[in-house]
Amino acid sequence: MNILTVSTQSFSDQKPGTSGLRKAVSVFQQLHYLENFIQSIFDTQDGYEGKTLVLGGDGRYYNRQAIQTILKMAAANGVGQVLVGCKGILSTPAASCMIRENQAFGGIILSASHNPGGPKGDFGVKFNISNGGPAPADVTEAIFARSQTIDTYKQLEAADVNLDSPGSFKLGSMTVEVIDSVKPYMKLMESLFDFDQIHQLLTSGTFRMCIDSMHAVTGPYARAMFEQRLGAPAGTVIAGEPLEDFGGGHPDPNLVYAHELVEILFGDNAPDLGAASDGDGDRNMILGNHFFVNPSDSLAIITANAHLVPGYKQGLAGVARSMPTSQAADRVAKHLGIGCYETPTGWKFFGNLLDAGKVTLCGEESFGTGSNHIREKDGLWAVLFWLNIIAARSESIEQIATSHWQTYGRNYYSRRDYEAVESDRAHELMDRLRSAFPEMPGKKLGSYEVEYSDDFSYTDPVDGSVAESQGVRIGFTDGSRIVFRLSGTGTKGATLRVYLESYEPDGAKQNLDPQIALADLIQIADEVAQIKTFTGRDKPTVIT
Ligand code: VG1
Ligand code: CO
Repeated sequence: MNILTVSTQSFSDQKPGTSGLRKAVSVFQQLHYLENFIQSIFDTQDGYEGKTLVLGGDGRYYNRQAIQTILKMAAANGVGQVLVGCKGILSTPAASCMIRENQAFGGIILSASHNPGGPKGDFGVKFNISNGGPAPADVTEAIFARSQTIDTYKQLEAADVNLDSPGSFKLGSMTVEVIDSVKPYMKLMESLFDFDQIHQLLTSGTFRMCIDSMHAVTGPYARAMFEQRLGAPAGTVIAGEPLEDFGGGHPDPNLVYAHELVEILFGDNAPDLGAASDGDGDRNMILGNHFFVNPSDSLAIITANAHLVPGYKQGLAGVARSMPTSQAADRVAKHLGIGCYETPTGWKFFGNLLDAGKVTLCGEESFGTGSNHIREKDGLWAVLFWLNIIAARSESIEQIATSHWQTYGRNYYSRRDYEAVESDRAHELMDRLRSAFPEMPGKKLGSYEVEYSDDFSYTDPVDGSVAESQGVRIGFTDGSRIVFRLSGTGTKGATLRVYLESYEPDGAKQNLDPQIALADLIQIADEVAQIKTFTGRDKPTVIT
């Protein structure tokens, strides 16, 4: 088999965002576009020759073609072995698990996560390093820099590999192992949770659940886990068949895009637990019967109840949350006397803390939670964690959440997204906020007084690396906060995210709708940032 060296020209737009390189499918379909980025990954890694690479994706349109291309490029670049998900299916957490178990030098995950799929949707490439986690900024910057000067890439001339069933193949001197990634993932979950207790709960006849896989990657994992292994009835998993266009939906597990699940959990005869996953399976939304669990609260509740779960009952080293995530987990950490860290948005910032043993649990307000079992957020892991807590406490989700607030107080929280707004105007909005910093402290906004305003900057406590401009914060003297950020995952214009938080210690005042509890802060955010003027929108696209 011939190794071809193909001449190419660089593309100026291959800078990865919050989580990998995401573009419209049509951009990835340009001649050499995917190849350039993949070769840039190989060119910037050391010593991978002869070693193992993990490869797969969330099943979206272009996944299979991209896998065939990458396999031939890996063979031409001297990779020893590629472990590839059967049918191309590999969730992000399963990829992280396989990288770690097989001492792979890294993994390539083909996903644009929550962005819509199909020929007119988005595609994406994430590169994970040998710890199983997303490549940190220095690695993605090196890949981008290489992509700007690239003029050739290598590819093996070979026929496509059959990905339809498990098997072993040779591509030149490289081995391709097509594997069912559900198995290693299930084994890892069995080592962390009390499967017998969860099995009893799910077969007791008194507890029902509904898992919405949103026609994305978690379907096969969820069916094997909940319906086959844990005894839940067939039909527990809905939208369980991965589809190239996610059935036309938007695989983002929130109250707007997972509306089918929301209707079931807020309808008549609702089940006791509902959960939805995103495109690549690393995020989760947890619902109770007529009850929404805010993801920031989910992290805090998981932290407070970790002693009930076998894999965590030895105690937690610490907990980390992204800056815009509410401070609910901080209160639990203080109570437990464990470390608490605040990082920028994106899972890559948790990797060092986990590797250094400083934290056990991590979470983001964007429906992401995870632990040191892998180096990614993990949607089904979070569902199992909740099931284990419910089984151990014999309480409903609502009871668990409200008693948590009684103990720790409630951090009212909401995120408001303005999607696909005009990019220049969104940047103008942010610049205006930044230029107002000097006059902010001491200023009265409604009944609130500004304590500080800044652009969040993070110094990694492990390697000292600095990440600047990670979100504009306005903090008030009573501990309330408003945070403004521009998304780093969108592909159309800019997405403005506005995060609001206040704290209510009084148990008698904890049952308000967060939109009502936060109404004053929402108005202040609108005024101070002139959101309507700059976005041209009357209201957000998504409210969480
Ligand atoms: C969003 C979320 C962030 C998450 C990221 C990747 O980023 O806010 O918390 O880590 O998506 O998640 P942004 O920059 O759009 O706010 V995933 O599940 O897309 O890999
Ligand atoms: Co995701």
